[in-house]
Amino acid sequence: MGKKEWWKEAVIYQIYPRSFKDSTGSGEGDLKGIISKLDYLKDLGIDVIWLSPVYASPMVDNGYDISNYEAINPLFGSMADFDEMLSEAHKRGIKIVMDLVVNHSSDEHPWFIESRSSRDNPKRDWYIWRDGFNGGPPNQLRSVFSGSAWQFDEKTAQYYLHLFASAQPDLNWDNPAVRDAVYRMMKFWFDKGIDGFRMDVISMISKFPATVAADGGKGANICNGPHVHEYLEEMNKKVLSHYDIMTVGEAAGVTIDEAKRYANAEGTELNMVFQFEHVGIDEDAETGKWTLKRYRLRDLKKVLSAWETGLEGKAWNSLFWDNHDQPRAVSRFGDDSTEELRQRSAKMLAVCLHMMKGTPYIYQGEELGMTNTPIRSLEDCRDVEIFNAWKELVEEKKILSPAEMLAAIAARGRDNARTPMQWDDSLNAGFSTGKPWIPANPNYKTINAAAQVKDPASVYSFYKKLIRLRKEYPVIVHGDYEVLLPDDERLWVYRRHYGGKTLLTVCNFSGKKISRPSEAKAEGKLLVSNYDSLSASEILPWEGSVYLF
Ligand code: TEU
Repeated sequence: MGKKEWWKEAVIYQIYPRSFKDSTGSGEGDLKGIISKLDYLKDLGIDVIWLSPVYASPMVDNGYDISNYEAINPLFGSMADFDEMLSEAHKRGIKIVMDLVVNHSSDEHPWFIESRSSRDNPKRDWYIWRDGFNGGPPNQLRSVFSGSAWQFDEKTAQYYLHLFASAQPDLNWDNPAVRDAVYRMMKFWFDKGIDGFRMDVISMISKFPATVAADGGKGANICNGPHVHEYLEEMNKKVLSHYDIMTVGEAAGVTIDEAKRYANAEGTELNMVFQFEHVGIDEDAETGKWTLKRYRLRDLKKVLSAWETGLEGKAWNSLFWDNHDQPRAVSRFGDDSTEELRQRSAKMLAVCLHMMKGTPYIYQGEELGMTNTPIRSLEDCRDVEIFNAWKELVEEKKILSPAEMLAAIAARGRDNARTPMQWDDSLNAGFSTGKPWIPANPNYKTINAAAQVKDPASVYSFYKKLIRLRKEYPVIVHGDYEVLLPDDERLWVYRRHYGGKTLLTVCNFSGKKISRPSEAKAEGKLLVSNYDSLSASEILPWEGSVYLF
């Protein structure tokens, strides 16, 4: 079972501030908008908000490019608004976890402005500068957002490293002064009373020598570098261990073995990590995420089951289907082609995730079963990742035709997750009285919070029930995990065991009825199901049911 800790029992709700609720009519979500919706979140029953970045930022990557870590982006409000939001959340028993984006800063951060000003500036070594190789970049390393990871800077005639957009220069974590500045900034927020950090691409902070060598080589490896655990242990000793907070590291490229270190149960580094294996299973070897390839249930089950059993007793899982970087879960793993199927499959996905072992994360709108948005041209898009990928795959390499790329963007683009939260059926989904920075998904007329909050059969009410069950049955939090029928292509059946009790979860990841195998025999008490009446002999289309015995 492991130690009891509040973040194990919690359900976490991610807010993407720009798209959550606009209180001023600017077309941009803001902190006062969040305050106005705290009662909604309280009613849903969540315990913790993970707030995507609200710091000062030129917004090249929607706030993941920070120009002042201790100031609030005026687009979102003021520090006074932040303090009010924190205290209003705490009044309702809701904790606030902020986003820590310290692999890189914005190129408009004063640190970088100094760093680029001359080769002998004291902050030169706060970022990663290299000479070119044979008249080109130092090596062939690619940015996650397409193109070279090196940007030439005229002024000092050297290149700087950016694993993401060129406006996001990577900080040099090997420099102790950088680490100390980050720790000081973290304390600033903890002393205000925030309840934790989600750490952006924390698995990338330590660079392999070969990755940053000016030798013309491949430079390929960017995750889990040589000093990452040392730096996190240091951060833990100097900062984290002094507060009752939670941490979750975004750990692209993390393996189960690495995660056992990052999120070790002794608590010397972080509490949890986000792994990305399960959202990478439908990628294509050549075009990466830009494909229409559909996942196979067997692969999904294999990956997540391995994480469940792999971390048992050693570390703690975080559970998620989507976030601000992923397409909408119901459109990707479920079926949004009809209203009936959308609701059914959104509820089944919720059952499947919330009954697993780990801390579940809900991405704003997921609790309504919000779907991908129609994307018909690049004009519908706002995301720097999309524009860069288009340039590379369509214009330069010509691997995808414009029509193919558009279809892939519609299926996988991050903007799917970033359309305004659908509050009601009024103009712009009730998100803003002004022109939203990105248009609302037109389906807000039918899919919105106002309609669902009052409907006991809605996706929202279903999430509410799952969250309540977590508080009532310790087996949901603490039970170990056992997968049954691992090779089945349509059913995901698993058991949890704790204190002499067994929890059985039966999920049908298809629109077909399936004759009930003995492993999924209905026994004991039915805790929750997305059907009012079940069949003894068959598992119904997109059924998700949970039994306790
Ligand atoms: O994402 C990091 C990350 O690993 C990305 O590659 C992510 O998988 C990608 O966006 C999917 O297409 C984090 C943030 O969550 C993201 O919003 C930022 O853009 C990125 O870091 C840079 O800060």
